[in-house]
Amino acid sequence: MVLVGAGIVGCALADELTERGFTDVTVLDQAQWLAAGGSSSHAPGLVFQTNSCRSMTAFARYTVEKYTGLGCFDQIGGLEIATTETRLADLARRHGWATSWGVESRLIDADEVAALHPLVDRDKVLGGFLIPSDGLAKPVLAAEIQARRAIERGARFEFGQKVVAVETAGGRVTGVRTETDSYPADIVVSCAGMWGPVLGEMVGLTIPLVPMAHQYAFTGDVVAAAGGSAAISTESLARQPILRHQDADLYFRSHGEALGIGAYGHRPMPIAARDITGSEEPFTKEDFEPSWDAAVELIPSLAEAGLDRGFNGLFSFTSDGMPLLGEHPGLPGFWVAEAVWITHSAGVAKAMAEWIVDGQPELDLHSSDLNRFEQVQLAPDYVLERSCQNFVEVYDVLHPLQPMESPRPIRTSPFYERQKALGAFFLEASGWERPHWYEANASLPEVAEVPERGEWASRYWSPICGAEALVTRKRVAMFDMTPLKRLEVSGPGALEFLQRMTTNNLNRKPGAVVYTLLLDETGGVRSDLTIARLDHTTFQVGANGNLDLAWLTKHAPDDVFLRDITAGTCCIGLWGPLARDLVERIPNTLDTAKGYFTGQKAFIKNVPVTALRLSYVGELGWELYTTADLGPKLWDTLWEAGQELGVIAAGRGAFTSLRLEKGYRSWGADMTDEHDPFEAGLGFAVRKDKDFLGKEALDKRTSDKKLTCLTIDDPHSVVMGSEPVYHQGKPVGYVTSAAYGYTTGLNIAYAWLPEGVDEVEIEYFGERVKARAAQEPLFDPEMKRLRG
Ligand code: FAD
Ligand code: THG
Repeated sequence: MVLVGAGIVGCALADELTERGFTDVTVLDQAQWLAAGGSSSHAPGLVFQTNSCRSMTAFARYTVEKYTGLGCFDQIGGLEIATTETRLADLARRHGWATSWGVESRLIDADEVAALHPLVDRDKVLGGFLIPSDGLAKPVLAAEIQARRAIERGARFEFGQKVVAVETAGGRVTGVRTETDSYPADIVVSCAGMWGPVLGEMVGLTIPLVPMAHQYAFTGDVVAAAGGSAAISTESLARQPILRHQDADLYFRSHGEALGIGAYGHRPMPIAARDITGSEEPFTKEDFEPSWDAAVELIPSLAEAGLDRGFNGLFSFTSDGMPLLGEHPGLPGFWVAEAVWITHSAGVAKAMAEWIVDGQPELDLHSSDLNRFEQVQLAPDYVLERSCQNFVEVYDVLHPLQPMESPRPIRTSPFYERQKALGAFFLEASGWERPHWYEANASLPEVAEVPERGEWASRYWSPICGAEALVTRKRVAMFDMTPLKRLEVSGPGALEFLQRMTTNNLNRKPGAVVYTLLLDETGGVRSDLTIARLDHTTFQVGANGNLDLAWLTKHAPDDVFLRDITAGTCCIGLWGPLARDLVERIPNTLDTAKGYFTGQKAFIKNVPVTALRLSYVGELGWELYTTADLGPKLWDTLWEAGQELGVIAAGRGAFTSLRLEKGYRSWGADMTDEHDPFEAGLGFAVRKDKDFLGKEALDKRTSDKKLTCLTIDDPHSVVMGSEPVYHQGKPVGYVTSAAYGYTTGLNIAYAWLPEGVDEVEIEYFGERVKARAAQEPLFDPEMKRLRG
């Protein structure tokens, strides 16, 4: 196996692979020494573990633990401070994430901030967030120690070897070529950091990252500048926690008598990967000036200490801020581990080694997976613009629903003009414009029935969402389901293939629709699908995203054809007790008596549709699919026929609330490949009498936790997901999805909790709200609505 790049990621991966007995590892780097050529060479190594994403925090926890054990980590703690009320509230939210993901931390007041970091002007600070296990990694030392361990186990490191080509034969990787040599290998892992796109080009793989400059500067002597203050010496400086001042896009650490200041406040300075000549660019002092002023404002003695020198260091940014991990979808054997911080390096390396050696990482990696992007998200302009925006927002307080503002719109469904005319408020998902609610529904009397909620939960929300949910249960509504990923699986081997890949029985008559699960080799839930058998050899798969397509493609034999039909088709979810009446007002050939979970082809007046009798919102009705050209016609036909029945268009806000009332899980939020179907409450979709991928492992799995339905006592405390859950004062789990149930009047949260836990508290912005486990589903447990 060849690893390209001996930065911290390549070295950590060599260590993790050889530790697992995979000792035939050669690490190549174009530079002359370890961690010398790229970003790792000058990274100051701050490790703040807290992240909104659970797996990112897990990567960081492992990095801290490992580097501490290896003697290349200084656990001096991490301190994030607030100088604004908004930030202060956000620190409480971050404390929640840390607790949810198992990192001990606490919120502290301004006096304690000043005591911990005496250089900080106490009067500028409102409070802080202290993470005692954070600290400083020594990146070059960490690379060296891990490389040495790997070498002791048989790995080779070769320097001055620039990889210029990846060799392939028979659709597989066979090795790499450098300027002078050839290295045969059946597995090549690109750990080339910000040069990733160049390596990707060699194998026709778009690597959606952008190298960008980030300014780092050194001050003069702050110990002297502090004027002999007893609290400040070189020794005390070295013990002070690493400091983040996110309101000014700054972070700080000590270097002897000086401070190092990292700044994200400047303009984005992207550079094309192929144009990189060194790991840093000359310091552009004018870009640093506002950051310097903000630094002096927080730490007054810097005025005296002065600015000594700085540089514009280069490292990778991605469109969503997450790493790029995984295997080339079209070239087995070519792997990628890029856009990884020092903070996550060892954790990522461990996951990659598990993935390559065992076929499956322990952690859920869906949000870092290389294959997570839609094609439109790989356009160079998109990658550049969104990565730059991500740089700008790196320390911003971001609402979980906040969409990127540009480039938009990109993907619009055929109903877009109709939706705009109804005053749709759009959010973005996988590039799609997706209505969240419609202002046209502001005059519904139901709006007045919707309870108020706190400021944070009111963002990207309107009481209209509640009215739309109420009307869906009372009358009938049209939901745009176009963004739902749809695949056509066909060919002589289609049935056998889907039977092997999924847990439920698909060997049913054409016209059957089946809810089923994709498991991985460990029995974890990779996705949940609805599969409609359209004819003997053709299936329509309702999926969750691009990862499903990549997974199925990877496993599909030659006699199975897979096609992503999402963009060429569209879908309206027509749901509510009057859905049948609505259809019957239109000349149609739909057999409206056909039961729940059936599919049929029919005409709704002029529009040929595939109608699937199912509903994620738990109401009578159909998902009506047609080709994109007929979308507006389908919309108009249903809309006109529904006028007398009081049909409305309803958005995602209502949808999420309705699905949680019905207890339907959302893959990626409620369950991932870390969870087995039974603990996720999806055991009903697993057929014991059938063989499928992951079955053997599933039979051996045990579990002591459960995806639990909670109701929150206070109807106004609407939580958003990822909050920690406490039982008898101790954190025991975390919230996955949450929404107020408008039609049940119940405030709902789903959470992973130990089995048997009943009365709990959810921490929300530092406050505890009471919640209790409830029998699910909360709405229509007898399925009267759906089967009606
Ligand atoms: P690199 O260290 O860049 O290694 C990639 C290697 O691949 C290089 O050695 C390069 O020579 C080699 N290579 C590339 N192409 C080829 C080829 N064709 N053939 C052979 N070899 C090749 N992260 C933190 O977590 N905390 C921080 O405080 C922090 N601060 C930072 C401050 C600055 C100023 C900068 C620039 C970055 C900072 N980072 C920080 C980010 C961090 O440095 C990087 O994310 C990390 O070092 C990336 O490691 P890597 O191994 O992927 O890449
Ligand atoms: N529609 C279609 N495909 C999809 C979804 C969808 N694929 C992805 C995602 N959504 C899958 N999630 C669900 C969740 C629940 C149900 C359908 C899709 C559902 N469940 C019934 C239940 O639990 O009562 C299943 C009953 C049964 O197995 O008979 O309806 O929204 N096309």
